[in-house]
Amino acid sequence: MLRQVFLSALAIASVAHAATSVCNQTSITANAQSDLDNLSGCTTFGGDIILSPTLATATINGIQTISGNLICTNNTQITSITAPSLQTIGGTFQLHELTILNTLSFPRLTSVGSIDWVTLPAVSGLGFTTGVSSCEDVYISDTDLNTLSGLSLTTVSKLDINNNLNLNVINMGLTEASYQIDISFNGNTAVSFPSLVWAYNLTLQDVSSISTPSLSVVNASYLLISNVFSSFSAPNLTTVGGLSIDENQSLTNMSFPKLTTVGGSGLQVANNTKLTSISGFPSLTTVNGALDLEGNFTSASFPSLNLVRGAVNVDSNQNFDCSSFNSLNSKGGIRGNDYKCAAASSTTSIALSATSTPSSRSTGASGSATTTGSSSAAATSKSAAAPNLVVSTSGITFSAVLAAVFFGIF
Ligand SMILES: *[C@@H]1O[C@H](CO)[C@@H](O)[C@H](O)[C@H]1NC(C)=O
Ligand SMILES: *[C@@H]1O[C@H](CO)[C@@H](O)[C@H](O)[C@H]1NC(C)=O
Ligand SMILES: *[C@@H]1O[C@H](CO)[C@@H](O)[C@H](O)[C@H]1NC(C)=O
Ligand SMILES: *[C@@H]1O[C@H](CO)[C@@H](O)[C@H](O)[C@H]1NC(C)=O
Ligand SMILES: *[C@@H]1O[C@H](CO)[C@@H](O)[C@H](O)[C@H]1NC(C)=O
Ligand SMILES: *[C@@H]1O[C@H](CO)[C@@H](O)[C@H](O)[C@H]1NC(C)=O
Ligand SMILES: *[C@@H]1O[C@H](CO)[C@@H](O)[C@H](O)[C@H]1NC(C)=O
Ligand SMILES: *[C@@H]1O[C@H](CO)[C@@H](O)[C@H](O)[C@H]1NC(C)=O
Ligand SMILES: *[C@@H]1O[C@H](CO)[C@@H](O)[C@H](O)[C@H]1NC(C)=O
Ligand SMILES: CC(=O)N[C@H]1CO[C@H](CO)[C@@H](O)[C@@H]1O
Repeated sequence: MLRQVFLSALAIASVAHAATSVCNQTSITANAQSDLDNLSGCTTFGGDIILSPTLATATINGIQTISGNLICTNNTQITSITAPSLQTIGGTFQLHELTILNTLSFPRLTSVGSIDWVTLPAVSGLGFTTGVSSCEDVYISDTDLNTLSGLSLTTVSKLDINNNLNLNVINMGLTEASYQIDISFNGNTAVSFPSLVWAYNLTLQDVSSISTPSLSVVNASYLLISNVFSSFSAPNLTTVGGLSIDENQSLTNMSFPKLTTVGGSGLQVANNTKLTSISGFPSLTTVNGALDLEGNFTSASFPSLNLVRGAVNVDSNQNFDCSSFNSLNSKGGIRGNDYKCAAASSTTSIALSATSTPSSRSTGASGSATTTGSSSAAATSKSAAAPNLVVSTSGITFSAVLAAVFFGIF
């Protein structure tokens, strides 16, 4: 009986070997190293290889291609996974919850369908000696990696790297990301994408510096939140679907010299503690969504801006002069239903507008739009609470502006 099993196993192995060295099983679960050794005659393994929680080390000899997935999850005793000949994983390379794994060795691996690594607290290097140059999706979370060296991708669909607290540097020659790049909470990472031209979505949080000299388009949304840099520059960025720069507590200046258009997701610059002057947008002419400025700023400069298709909310905790936004509004440059500009104080409104309300910050709860214009004609305000609010002396002008806006849009 035992002998028969042994012989038939031998027969299977030798058939696979003698034929094309293609082993077409859909899936094997390796409970012992011997299970992996059985497959060493297969240059291509057709299915998934699952390394079971009973393994303490795993060496995958012989196999050059795994057509399916390579999976190892919930193993608290495995220390090492090695695959000296492996070049390609067609499916997902999934490593989850491997608490003491500290050695990965994939010296010839170049192509992986997707990488999905979560909670590998002892893994400090990828182990890709040749370098993985093809991978559609990368998700790496909660590891001890201090480098992504060995991940040498030029294109990717998704790159999501989060909560790797020792990852101080990311420098990758990506040229495009068709779905998203999200680098968040890795602990003061210096991020450099010297060749990145476009990304569909781009999110950077808790980053100490970012260098994207070639980045020209972020198709959907660009979020810069809770970062630790004091200055930021996107020298080649011309177009973004939406841009949010929020809660970067050290940010004092930024530069978007070529940015001409922000799309329908709008522009938000909010609660950047030290950003007293919002500037760095010399070329911005159009925001196709809303414009929202909040925080400790005393000036906001958008010298080329002539059209905001969404609402405008400007809310300063400091002394701020609303006149340039009032002027944009009165010229029909704000097409959203809501326009609000409020400041903790405004010397201009006190000086020039005898009839303006006391210069206190308007709150959403009051439902009233704050208008701090330099003259009554400029103080036309559209608000959700009072959408038809018209300053009496400028009723005709205001209607004319509305008509112009209407014909302008359609
Ligand atoms: C393995 O499958 C492929 C296609 O799925 C087939 O062409 C090949 O002949 C099969 N090889 C073996 C040894 O069964
Ligand atoms: C590997 O071969 C041994 C016999 O040599 C057999 O008992 C075992 O089931 C095989 N493992 C797999 C995963 O096929
Ligand atoms: C691994 O463990 C987690 C939680 O302990 C559980 O949610 C998950 O289903 C497990 N995965 C596998 C493949 O057993
Ligand atoms: C892009 O970002 C926006 C805003 O954060 C989000 O709603 C959308 O789902 C993201 N799309 C992709 C493809 O990541
Ligand atoms: C900036 O973008 C232009 C095209 O818009 C491109 O020709 C140029 O090479 C880019 N600059 C850098 C530094 O990549
Ligand atoms: C994003 O923009 C780039 C550059 O304009 C373009 O080539 C690409 O097709 C766009 N991607 C998507 C998914 O819309
Ligand atoms: C920020 O200001 C510093 C000091 O004035 C300057 O050297 C730097 O170039 C500025 N950075 C940007 C992005 O404008
Ligand atoms: C900015 O901070 C204020 C006060 O804490 C808060 O109400 C508001 O939601 C914040 N805005 C954004 C965009 O985070
Ligand atoms: C404004 O600055 C003060 C003092 O530095 C700070 O406590 C507060 O959080 C800042 N507010 C915002 C919205 O950034
Ligand atoms: C250096 C610095 O101030 N970093 C802060 C950026 O903003 C986030 C969230 O507001 C803080 O957690 C960081 O400390």
